Amino acid sequence: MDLIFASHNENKVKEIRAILPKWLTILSLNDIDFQQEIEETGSTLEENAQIKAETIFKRTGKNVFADDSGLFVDALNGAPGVFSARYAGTGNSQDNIEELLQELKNHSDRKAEFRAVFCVIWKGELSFLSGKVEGEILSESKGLEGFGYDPVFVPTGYSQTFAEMNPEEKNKISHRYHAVQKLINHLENLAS
Ligand code: ITT
Repeated sequence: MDLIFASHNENKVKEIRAILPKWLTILSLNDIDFQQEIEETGSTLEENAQIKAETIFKRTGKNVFADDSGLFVDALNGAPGVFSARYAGTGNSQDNIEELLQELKNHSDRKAEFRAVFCVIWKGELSFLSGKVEGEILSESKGLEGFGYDPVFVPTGYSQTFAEMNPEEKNKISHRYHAVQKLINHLENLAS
């Protein structure tokens, strides 16, 4: 089964491909040569996931899903949240991490969670699926794997950041892993 994944983020593409079963293959926006940036004007992960999925559905008429995700930090009232990709204003991950550590400097509460919301459009019908993982924000970066805020996020029950773990380990517990499991169940139900 083929599904378009409405994303330009090759890190997300790689993670999702590593989690999916063989019967389900995805084509990213780079694979279908859709280079245009999709403006994310929503104020929630759901709204932005819907904007991305609908843009591609309207262009291609094909079955599609989008992932809008972010890091929600308790002491910052949920920031950077929906603005995670552009928290520092530059779109650069290192700058985003520095901004986050600066904002959290005087906070002892380091609790945070990653959330992912998928919007799926299957034969024109919309559905939303989500996943999350709880953890804590360190005061310095550790590790080189992954992307985004992975170097400062330690999932609950673990001692390493996502960026210190093997990608396989992150992919067994991440917010994206949980959303992908729901996507697989959803597609199995639609196909049966
Ligand atoms: P697309 O919209 O093209 O899919 P994007 O990177 O712009 O790519 P989002 O708007 O959903 O995607 O922003 C998600 C941001 O949240 C991402 O750029 C990271 O900063 C952060 N993020 C999400 N999942 C993450 C993860 O697994 N590890 C680290 N950071 C993550």
